[in-house]
Amino acid sequence: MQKILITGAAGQLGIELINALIPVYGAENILATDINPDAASKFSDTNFLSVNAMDADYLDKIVNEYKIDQVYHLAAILSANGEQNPLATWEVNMKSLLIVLELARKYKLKVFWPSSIAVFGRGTQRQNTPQNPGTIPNTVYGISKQAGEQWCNYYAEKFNVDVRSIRYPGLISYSSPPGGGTTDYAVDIFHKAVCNQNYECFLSEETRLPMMYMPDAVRATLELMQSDFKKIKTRTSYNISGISFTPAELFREIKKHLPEFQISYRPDFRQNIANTWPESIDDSIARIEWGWKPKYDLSKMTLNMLKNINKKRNRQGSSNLLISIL
Ligand code: AKB
Repeated sequence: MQKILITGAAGQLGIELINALIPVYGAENILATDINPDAASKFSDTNFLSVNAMDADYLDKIVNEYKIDQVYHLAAILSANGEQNPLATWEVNMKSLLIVLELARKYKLKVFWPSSIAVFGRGTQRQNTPQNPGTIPNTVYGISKQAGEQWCNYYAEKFNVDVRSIRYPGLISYSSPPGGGTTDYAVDIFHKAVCNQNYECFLSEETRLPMMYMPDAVRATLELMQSDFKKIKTRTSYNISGISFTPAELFREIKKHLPEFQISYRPDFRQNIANTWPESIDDSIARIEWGWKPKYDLSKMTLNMLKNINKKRNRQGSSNLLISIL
């Protein structure tokens, strides 16, 4: 059975990905790691180690000792947080990736590394953004993902490293919080709505961005990693598309279930980031090469999010009569 190492495991994607990896590979074959030692409490089923993904020697030791076959290298600083400290973001995002790629070369590891729609920027066609447009990203996060994609491709071509990657849109999940990105509003809004609070959105009402419900994102990751080696011809990173919507459209969808819910708009620095990102994505290459197809649309995702956040609150004893209809 394959042994799997996950870095940045306590982040938004890590927690849910691990829940999907356990039934496939067995909890005993999964090693979750995160820089935050307190994250251990989130991983009662799997092994957990507190690891700084920039510590090359420690990672080498772990890969060797645990006889790791696959790495999901998720540790990174996202777009909005990254702008608060650009040089540290570059250091974390690039150094850790290069360490993992070197380990992959040395130990013949299979690697998953997430890229992002943040690679797109000035000069990019914003509707139906193609796989390989000209682009000048305007965040250090986007620059690091763009450079990272080139490094992945380089290691694949020069050293036959089996590295695979997806450009995630904004990810929306009810069970794990987002981690300091420009698309975080699309998660925060649900929590406010379910708590009967109004929401002040940090993007303007007509800001259309590509998003994806977490079950689709996790399935895409597993399907890409399980695809036949020969099918994976793109070694930079794949465009994948889920749902494109504006804050106003999401608000109207939530309001169908919670008619009292109100929203106001106060765009901040994240608006400038969003303005350079695509509105929708052309993912035809992922569809052709490994059969990608999303399952969730806006209405299905919204109902599912509201139901599950409500259920969670009920379990915590904070049930909310207003949404007992859900
Ligand atoms: C962010 O907003 O930074 C992330 C992303 C799109 O990569 N959610």
